[in-house]
Amino acid sequence: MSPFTLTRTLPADATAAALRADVAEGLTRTPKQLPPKWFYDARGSELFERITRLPEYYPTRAEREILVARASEIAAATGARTLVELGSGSSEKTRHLLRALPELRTYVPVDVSESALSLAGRALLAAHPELVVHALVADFLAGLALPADTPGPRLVAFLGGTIGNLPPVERAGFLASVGALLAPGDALLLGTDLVKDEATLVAAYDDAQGVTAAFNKNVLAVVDRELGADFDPADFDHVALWDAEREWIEMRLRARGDLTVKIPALDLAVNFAAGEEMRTEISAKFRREGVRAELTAAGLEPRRWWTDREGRFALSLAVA
Ligand code: AVJ
Repeated sequence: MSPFTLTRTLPADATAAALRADVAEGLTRTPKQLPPKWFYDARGSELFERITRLPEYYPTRAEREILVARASEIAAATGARTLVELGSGSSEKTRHLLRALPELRTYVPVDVSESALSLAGRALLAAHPELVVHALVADFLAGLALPADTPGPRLVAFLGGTIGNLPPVERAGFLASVGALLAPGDALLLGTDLVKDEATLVAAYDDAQGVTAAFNKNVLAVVDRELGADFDPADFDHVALWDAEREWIEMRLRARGDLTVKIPALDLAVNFAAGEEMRTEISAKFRREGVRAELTAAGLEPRRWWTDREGRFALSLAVA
């Protein structure tokens, strides 16, 4: 068997159908919205990698600091033989875990971006030829089944704070499905960005170089390419705001004038009024007690909580 296999859990046309459904639904409701998973085509994934290196975007560095400092504690607490990484992207952070997990046999990166998965999977194999890598192209937020041959104990890692893309009700459902996936002895390693001052949070999602703005507008290019739409990214402004009540960052695209966008694949014309805002992402920020409560509600037992030295980001370890 090849040490690298890539499996699409959904047929390619299911992805296309999901995009059509999300666009049809999201652009005909009020307020308009598009789900953040459609940011990540090859260009969007590349823009996100650039975001992680921006001076304003602290979460990636803060999480890396924790991973480097705690990798051996994580390894000792889990003894994992299989690492399942949800939203693995470039798998950059994974390297720290892989180095620390001596028992690890199998790595299962799961992502919506096939291009990111095959690049990252092959690079990791070059560094760890002893691993078996089963890459899964999947929308893990819609439910997840693991491939056969994932020996326990398993560690499911959901890093980067991506859990914050889910609104609370969906988050609870997702965490419950992860809880149900885990057998006794398995564990979840969860990365959560933490509530902090508004200026720091907003700057992280509205950087001076405009990389986040380009990332946000990239979703329009995806809809143009996949559905034949005629969105012009220049017709929209990038907006990032902090919702203090719900404790999340919201990204939006604001129409610079009255305009009509045609979406031939959906036989749809969509009107935007000048100043109208379409939501493209929420990125929830967390507190320790909230994370503990959500893990417990999902049937998981929180065991460890680590933050970076500045207390900006947290990693939680919970067991089934
Ligand atoms: C990949 C979902 C963790 O919410 O911070 C970065 C995505 N959006 N800048 C985040 C993102 C704007 C990121 N996650």
